[in-house]
Amino acid sequence: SATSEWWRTAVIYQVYPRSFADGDGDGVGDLPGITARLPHLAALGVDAVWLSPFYRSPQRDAGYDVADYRDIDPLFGTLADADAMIARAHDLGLKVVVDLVPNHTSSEHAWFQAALAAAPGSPERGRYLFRDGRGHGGVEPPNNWRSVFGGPAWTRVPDGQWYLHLFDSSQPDLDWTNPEVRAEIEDVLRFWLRRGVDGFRIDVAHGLVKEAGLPDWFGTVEMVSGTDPGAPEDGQSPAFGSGPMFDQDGVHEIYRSWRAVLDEFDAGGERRSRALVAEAWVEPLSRLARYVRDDEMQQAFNFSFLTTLWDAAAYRRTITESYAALDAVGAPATWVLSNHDVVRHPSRLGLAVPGSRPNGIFATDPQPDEELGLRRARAATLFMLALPGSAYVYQGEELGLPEHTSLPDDVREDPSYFRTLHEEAGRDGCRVPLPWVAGAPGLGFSPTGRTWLPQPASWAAYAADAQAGVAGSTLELYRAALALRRSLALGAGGLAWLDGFPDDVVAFRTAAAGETGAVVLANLGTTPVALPDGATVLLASADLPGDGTLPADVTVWLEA
Ligand code: TEU
Repeated sequence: SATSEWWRTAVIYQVYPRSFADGDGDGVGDLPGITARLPHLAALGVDAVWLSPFYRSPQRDAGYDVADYRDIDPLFGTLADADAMIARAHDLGLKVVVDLVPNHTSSEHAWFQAALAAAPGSPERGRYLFRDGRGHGGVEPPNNWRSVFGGPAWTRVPDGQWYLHLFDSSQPDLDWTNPEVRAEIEDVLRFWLRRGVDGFRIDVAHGLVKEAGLPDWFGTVEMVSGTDPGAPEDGQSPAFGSGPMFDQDGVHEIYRSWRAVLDEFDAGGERRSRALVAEAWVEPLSRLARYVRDDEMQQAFNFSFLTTLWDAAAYRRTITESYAALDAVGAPATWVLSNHDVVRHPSRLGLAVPGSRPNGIFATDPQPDEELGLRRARAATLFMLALPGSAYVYQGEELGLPEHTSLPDDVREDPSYFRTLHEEAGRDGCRVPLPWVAGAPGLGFSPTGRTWLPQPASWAAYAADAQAGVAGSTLELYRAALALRRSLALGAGGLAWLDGFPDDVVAFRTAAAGETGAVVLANLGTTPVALPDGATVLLASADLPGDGTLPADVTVWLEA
């Protein structure tokens, strides 16, 4: 039934476990810490929570390097803690989505350890992509592919073979043409479905299948994750999701089989209530839409807001193109402003040329304007949350947190930062432990005051307890927006652009069938514009002057 398709309109909150809340005092967030703070998410008004990986891992890529898909890393707790977290979330009416990392394992996974100990050509090596090198003695990598994090995508082992890793050398890629790999990951899906999860976010969903023969690639591409100073002119990074390592037709067959696994669990109860969301950095949107089908995934992150200029025409174009691509396959839009891989949007939007780069900030950039960035972030949030479809909220964005732009090198952990020779800001600055209590050591992140990354001094003002109940705070803006979104059924709406407004205004009406919906006006220009006569303001992203105008960088929801 349509009612079980909760994911069509859901607002899903991303928890990054190491930085959400710490229960045991070691300075790293954990499952008991998350469970204790779930009431914050229920009060916020989101529908679901997605947790980044908490599985057993050496943490070389913050858990996106999984050593055991069926166990919890001791940093984060135990399987019993995971069960308790899932049960508590369900009690509070929140769905639970977990992260699945199927493209690669950790090099400490038992399979990879067995592969290292086994001979070339063995079944153990056949679960990964081991190849002989090129050149005399095989001293050159098997092809010219570059890792997304910089450097060659191949590492040599002592017997002379090389293995493929699209990311860090500690993240060997699995061979998805191997039936054993398929069976294993399907069983992992069942393991977590049996524990009661409502869905999976699929990491690097566009990467599992590589073109047969692993051919060299000479395409031109600009890296999503920054420049790679070591890259030769003809060796290109795969980051934008094209080339022989990404978005191959064969991935779709894998997702159809996973969907069948989900449907096994749905058959007895609410059909189609369990969901898959693709993390696929694929362009254009018509290619992304191929992942969202009745017999494949229910959602695919639309990352286009990460690169949209702060310009009304650019947003109208992005939104129009997104719906055109997704409506064609009957899929909901899945909006994203921030996640654990990109510069937080208040800081991106506070740059001199906001939206000019996918990943935001380079070391050489002038500091973003924090106040302007937050004002624009609040405006962006209000039009995202009014758009039909589903939306993701990254932890801390409901507090208006900016990026930490001045982390010293010696506290950083992001492997991509170190592989790109510090040219870009890296991903640690969006992963700083959350501020919960303004007056407490470590801003209440942990009972001991410890935090695995330092918090900026300015963050006391952003603490959840400093914003709760305070009119006009970013936290109260999110709560009000999510409550209205729900009562007006905005996520289920259809969208109609409105004429008669200046070019700098993004203006639309959204209403579900039989509902009144809302009118949304976002002023992305530099001067105030007149609100329609007699307009009733339901919610505004900043204080309005009261003279019937909408100031620059402000969004309003009006009674329709
Ligand atoms: O990210 C996939 C991906 O392509 C990223 O490298 C992205 O382009 C980059 O982070 C932007 O800076 C996923 C996870 O979200 C990321 O945290 C992991 O590092 C990566 O997969 C490897 O598992």
